[in-house]
Amino acid sequence: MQATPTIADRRSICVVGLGYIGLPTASLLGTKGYQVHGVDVSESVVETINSGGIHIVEPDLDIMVKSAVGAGNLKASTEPTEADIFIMAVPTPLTPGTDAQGKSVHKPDLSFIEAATRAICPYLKKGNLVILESTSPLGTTEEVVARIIREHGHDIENDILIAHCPERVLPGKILVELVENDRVVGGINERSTEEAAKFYEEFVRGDVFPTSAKTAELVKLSENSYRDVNIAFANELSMICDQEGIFAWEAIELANRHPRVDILNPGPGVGGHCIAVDPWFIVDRAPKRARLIRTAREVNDSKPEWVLQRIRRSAEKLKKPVIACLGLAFKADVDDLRESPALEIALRLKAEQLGRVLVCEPNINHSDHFELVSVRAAIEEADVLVVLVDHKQFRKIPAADLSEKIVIDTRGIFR
Ligand code: SAJ
Repeated sequence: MQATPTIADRRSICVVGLGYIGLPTASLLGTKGYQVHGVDVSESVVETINSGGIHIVEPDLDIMVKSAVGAGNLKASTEPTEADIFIMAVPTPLTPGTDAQGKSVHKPDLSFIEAATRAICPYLKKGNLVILESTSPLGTTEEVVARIIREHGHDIENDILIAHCPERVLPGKILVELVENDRVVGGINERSTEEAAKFYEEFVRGDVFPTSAKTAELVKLSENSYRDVNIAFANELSMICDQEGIFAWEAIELANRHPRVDILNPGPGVGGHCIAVDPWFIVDRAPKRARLIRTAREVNDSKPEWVLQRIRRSAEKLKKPVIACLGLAFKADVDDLRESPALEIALRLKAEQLGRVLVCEPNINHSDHFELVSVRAAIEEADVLVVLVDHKQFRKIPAADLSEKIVIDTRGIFR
């Protein structure tokens, strides 16, 4: 009889989805001696990785990928292959829509998880461990992943181990946090939890906490909802401060001198593919109970329009205003424009034709929508400067250079 493999025997890994989570994970595991086969639907992504390059901006990721590919431990392809462990790190976006009453609803789109699970099914064999890392609505691991694997004819009670281990890494610090952060691992049964936990213990320096799949799903959604609610509090305060002529960041800094107060930073809204998205998974599951979580989402989503109103008020006073937006990314020092409130504001400004719109985004080389200019050109040419992202290049601008400009600083970098 064939013995069931133990974690020490599982050395080959198939990572499905080579984006912000999958690629760092695949390359890290490649440098730890695992044989990693990365899968992505994009042929250009596959080509870039196989030539030792990267398609996203993330500190030190280039070195890690080069080293894993160079050692022959990371290969990418558009198709999965047989492996001991399968890790799925694919997007879980939202499908916006309206309910019967016309109220906006945001439904989780699980099509990428479904497609990834279907794609690996033909390659699964007895003793394999399947891990879902994508942030997922409650029930996904059992009701989507495990169900599809079972429907494909696999015995999920005895042959295939299935667990959820939500990614928790912060874009900009991914490679550090992949190793340092604690992990929560929840299997569909005890053996799945145990084996998945042992796998993470091999390369994570943080603690690994075993639990159920559903609890792991909720833990991840709670983390991002917690942050969203706290940012909404800061954003609400900032709008009240503005009305009262108070510099919000000073008030917050002073309030934070209290030993039990830690208010976050206001901004132009909340972006990214996580915090602006995941709380809706809870709202979708518990629409009547999740009142605070929904309101926080609404407060944060209303902030771009509030910023636009301030820009309109300033621009209207000028004849042919030149408006320069500093930053397009969803947060400081990344190139990621997904769900970016800065991008939303810049696009709407352009559409409204209030004046000439210039954009300075040091982390991207090309934009289909905007005239990209340097920091210097933005300062020299603009009548109205709108700070939308606190990139390091903008933090260095001497306040004296802005004395003759109208500055709308949504990140509080200029006092
Ligand atoms: N933001 C503010 N004020 C703040 C902090 C953030 O306006 O004080 C804005 C940012 O500018 C950005 C958005 O919120 O637009 C989100 O940025 P973030 O740095 O808070 O978080 P993400 O989206 O980059 O990463 C989050 C992290 N979650 C938590 O910190 C609880 C990360 O650990 C998760 O792994 C990631 O979501 C994810 O993938 O889910």
